[in-house]
Amino acid sequence: MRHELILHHYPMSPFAEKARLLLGAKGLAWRSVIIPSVMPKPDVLALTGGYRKTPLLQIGADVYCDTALMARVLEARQPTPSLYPASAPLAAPLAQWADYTLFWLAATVAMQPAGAAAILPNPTPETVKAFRSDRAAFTAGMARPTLADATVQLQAALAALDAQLARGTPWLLGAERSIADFSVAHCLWFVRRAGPVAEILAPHAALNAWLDSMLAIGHGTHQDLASSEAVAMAAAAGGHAPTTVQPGLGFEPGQAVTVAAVDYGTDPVAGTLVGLGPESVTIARRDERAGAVHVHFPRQGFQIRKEQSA
Ligand SMILES: N[C@@H](CCC(=O)N[C@@H](CS)C(=O)NCC(=O)O)C(=O)O
Repeated sequence: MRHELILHHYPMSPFAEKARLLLGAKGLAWRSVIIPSVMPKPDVLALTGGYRKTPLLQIGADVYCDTALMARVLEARQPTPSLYPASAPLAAPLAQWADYTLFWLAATVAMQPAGAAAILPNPTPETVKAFRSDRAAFTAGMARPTLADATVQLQAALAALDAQLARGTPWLLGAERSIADFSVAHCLWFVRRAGPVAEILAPHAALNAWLDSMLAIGHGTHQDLASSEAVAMAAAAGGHAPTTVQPGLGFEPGQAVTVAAVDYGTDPVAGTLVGLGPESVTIARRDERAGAVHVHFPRQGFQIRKEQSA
């Protein structure tokens, strides 16, 4: 049975906007589960075992963490138009720069007080404070840019992106749209929503025209789903996408491991290794409500550690 695509997300999340645009570009129908933007997130953790970042892609009892992996999953499900065209070999590395570097510049600039007031859905002093303290814990230990650093570094990035597009190609890496376009677009989508702060985009005509084209892709067809129903769908799925542990990558199938992001939101997820390759790692775990779940992560940006078996 081919399970539905379920995106767990919330409206103001930039990485969720990346996933929504990817679904729109691939023309895939999906179910929309709105999750909390701050902890606690009991239904998310039932599915992931600890990973709390937004968004998640659920397909039956398979849970895909991180938009870099989601893009690969959507590509496999609907190969055309490709997110990794042969004409753009730098698409994945440029996307990674955008997701890791440009994102924090954009988020820091957009979430300064004047921007946060436009972005947060209900910006009372209490909700702003709660949001900021949630994100302080989420990014503890990470060297986040200061507003002064982020502003000047974002301006330099915007000028470079604008100059690249002003050479006359419709997409960042040429005639074909690639994953890099999506990773840059979600960052600038967030800045555009930041009220007066969006002015920082104004000098860049080619970049603004390109962003208009990216956002015109839209989100495709989707229907709402309650998160409790999504958890029940995982429990009822009865099977997982096939995975194998490739030899020579340092781990054995069936090993007890933890997998954690290395940048921020580094909560480890514990389970049994059932899949490993150069692009992804998959662990099996059991949850009281979600049942036997396979949680998938990209290999880039994540650390696998061997644990003592229980
Ligand atoms: N590398 C991750 C980054 C995801 C991320 O940082 N998402 C932000 C929202 S845009 C987040 O998780 N914020 C905290 C939360 O939603 O709990 C990806 O590509 O999915």
